[in-house]
Amino acid sequence: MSWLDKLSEGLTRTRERFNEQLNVILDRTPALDDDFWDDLEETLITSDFGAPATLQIIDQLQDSARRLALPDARAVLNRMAQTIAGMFTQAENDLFALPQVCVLFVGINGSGKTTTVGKLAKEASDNGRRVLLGSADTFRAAAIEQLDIWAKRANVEVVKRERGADPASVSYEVIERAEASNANCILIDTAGRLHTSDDLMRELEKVVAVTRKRAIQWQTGTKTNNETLEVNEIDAQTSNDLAVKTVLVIDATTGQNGLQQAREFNSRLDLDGVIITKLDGTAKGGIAVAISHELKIPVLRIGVGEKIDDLRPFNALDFSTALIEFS
Ligand SMILES: Nc1nc2c(ncn2[C@@H]2O[C@H](COP(=O)(O)OP(=O)(O)OP(=O)(O)O)[C@@H](O)[C@H]2O)c(=O)[nH]1
Ligand SMILES: [Mg+2]
Repeated sequence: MSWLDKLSEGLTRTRERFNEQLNVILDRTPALDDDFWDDLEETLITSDFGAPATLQIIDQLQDSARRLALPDARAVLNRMAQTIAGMFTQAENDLFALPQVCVLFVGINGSGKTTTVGKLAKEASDNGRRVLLGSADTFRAAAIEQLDIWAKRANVEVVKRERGADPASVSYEVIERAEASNANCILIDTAGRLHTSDDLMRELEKVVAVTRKRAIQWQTGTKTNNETLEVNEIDAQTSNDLAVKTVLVIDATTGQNGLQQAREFNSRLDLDGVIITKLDGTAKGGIAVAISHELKIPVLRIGVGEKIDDLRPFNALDFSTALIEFS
């Protein structure tokens, strides 16, 4: 099966629901009247594209209809994939291909973080990267074992500590180990947490800050023996230059709640990207558009299944084209 077929298969439920509604619109009338535009707007909203992206899509399609004197509804819908693709914030480069990168994976419980780290470990290792995994989810003993299993599957090393250890100090050790082993693709799993929990979000800010601090020490060769780093020691300006990135993992089945999660995580961590998982099990794939458009963050990968090769690179036009298939 080709890559595009697999993408299309993963998006089946979203496409079916979306196109059912598009077909109702087309069956009603081919005319480009007010009802057509209202119905199209409603369809986009109920397909989880979010209000800002929906309004912009409608606006651009109306503009094209006028400029190009499009004859009917079908001609407008034929342009829609391209218009939807334009709503995504594009990645400047593939984060996981940066020469030296450390990515922290964050998100709510069960969103697919550990699975995604495992899949990416395999992908990066297949691409010849020197991969090191870190288990900063010290909340559940099973989480450490779960990452261990993925590390074995991908044949990469993993740094782990006992349950209950401070996640920030685990991340510190991960960078320490990366420096010693000269790893160039470091993937750190973190514990799931509710975006509404201030304490847990603060803990995450500390994990990121300590990781950045230790990464600066590595880069500048200024390592001290002081492991107990205070968050307020971090120089935000220098850390901006470092390839320590934060990526949110969102479960697509959560729909609009996913958008709210993304807003909260982004306001605390200034996210570098998002990975949308479980697109295979939901009709709410439109959420990818809403999150990327509203928060101006790129979609880096999409998850379309539980297996190790069920993570796909994201391409806005391929994704948008796979969403649309009206008859
Ligand atoms: N169908 C499907 N299932 C997925 C996908 N990604 C992850 N899962 C499943 O979702 C469940 C949760 O995945 P985990 O990786 O453990 O999620 P997590 O975010 O690490 O969870 P916590 O550590 O408890 O916060 C598992 O059963 C995974 O197999 C996907 O793209 N598609
Ligand atoms: Mg996990």
